[in-house]
Amino acid sequence: MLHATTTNELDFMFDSVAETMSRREIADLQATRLRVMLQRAYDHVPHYKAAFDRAGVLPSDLKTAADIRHFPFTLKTDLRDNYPFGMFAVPLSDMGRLHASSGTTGKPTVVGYTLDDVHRWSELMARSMAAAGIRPGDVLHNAYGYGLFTGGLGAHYGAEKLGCVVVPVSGGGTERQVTLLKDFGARALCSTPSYALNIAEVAEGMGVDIAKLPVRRGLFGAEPWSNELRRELDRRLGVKSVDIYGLSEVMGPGVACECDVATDGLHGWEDHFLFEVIDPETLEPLPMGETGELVITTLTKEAMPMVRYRTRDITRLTDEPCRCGRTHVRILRVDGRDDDMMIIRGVNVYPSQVEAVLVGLDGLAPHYQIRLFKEGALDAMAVDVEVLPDAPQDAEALTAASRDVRHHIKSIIGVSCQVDVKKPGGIPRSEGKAVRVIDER
Ligand code: DLL
Repeated sequence: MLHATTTNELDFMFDSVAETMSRREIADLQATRLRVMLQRAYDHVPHYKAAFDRAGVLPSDLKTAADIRHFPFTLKTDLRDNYPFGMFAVPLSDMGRLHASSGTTGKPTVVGYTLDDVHRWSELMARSMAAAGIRPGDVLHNAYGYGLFTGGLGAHYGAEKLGCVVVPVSGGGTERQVTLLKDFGARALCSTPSYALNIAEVAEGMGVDIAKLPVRRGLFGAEPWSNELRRELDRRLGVKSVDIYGLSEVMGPGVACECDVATDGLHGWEDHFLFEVIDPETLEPLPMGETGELVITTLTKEAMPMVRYRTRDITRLTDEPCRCGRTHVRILRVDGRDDDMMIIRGVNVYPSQVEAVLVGLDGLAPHYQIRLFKEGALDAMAVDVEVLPDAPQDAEALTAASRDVRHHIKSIIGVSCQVDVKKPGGIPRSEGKAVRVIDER
């Protein structure tokens, strides 16, 4: 339950019992919940019974939370192989909700929730929003896409639970979004960071200064974004931008969220999830603080328990106490997924690193796309980016700008690439998750 513990604005809406447990209490709670969850998975999901049997482990082998390392991983392909309902631990008629990924590559992955799961998800989203500084009574403009994507409905239910006034706009129709932001006086904006940037740009074109509107919090997530883009959004929208993380396979948005006190790492809600970081090569768990692939086990999901789900997201964890007083582990900014990582002449590069170089360079707009192509046997990268409307746009100026950007990328990231600085509007705008990389190989 959410409740106000003190009248101090910073402490407001803290769930002081759940969010400030000692590390010992967290580990004990996790072990208790894990035992129950693993047994449910083993008894009700044939996939888990077969996987545990193959690995020679039984749910009763788990004595402490750290024993999770003996259990098998779950992969996205396991969800596909069990399409549509094979990973469910309850009969279909007991489900309250189904969501699915868009499935651009092959079959979609389906995720299911009992109504109790939906209720817990709403609580965790409300907790995340409260941590982000959103308050009951705030008008919350929800521009995450509604539908099978978990962003829209996940944020919607969480905001209702928190007591916000929800404006369920979904993505797209950007001019109307600007008008509604202005007319309804929203205090919080929820969207992907790339769509927030699109909204900022369209508002400027309409002569609306969003920074002068009451909106003061941006709850941005669902895709990797750099600190440079965060500063750009803070400035252009007049908000404090807060990062929120989640994935449909383990719930949806609200698995982890930054607090607005430190905005330094996303609090992973450890009373409902167990977080590990593994070496993606050896698959061995890494010590706290080391970078690797995030693996998440659900502790309280009824309909679709997930055991050691390999997220493919590359990050690191810290259990240093946060300034806000919360004790849960923090997920340091997710740079990207291992499948987004590009290897250019032996250098590992994430799109978010390219973004960090581009955003804030003089005369450039923060819209970009990366093209990957073959140069002989090697992978090569080309970066398309735009000039600001008031920067010079003749061929000579664009060539000079391209040279300049190429130089910056080379000196900061260490890779040589082609750069094409385009006129304003040359890069497609995002209405949800931005397409950052086009693979022409
Ligand atoms: O993107 C859930 C979500 C909705 C999160 C709204 C936050 C806000 P999926 O569509 O299943 O679910 O995509 C999950 O998106 O594995 C990451 O690769 C990426 N992702 C999500 N949040 C972040 C973030 C939603 N804050 C996949 N930073 C994840 C970086 C993120 N990547």
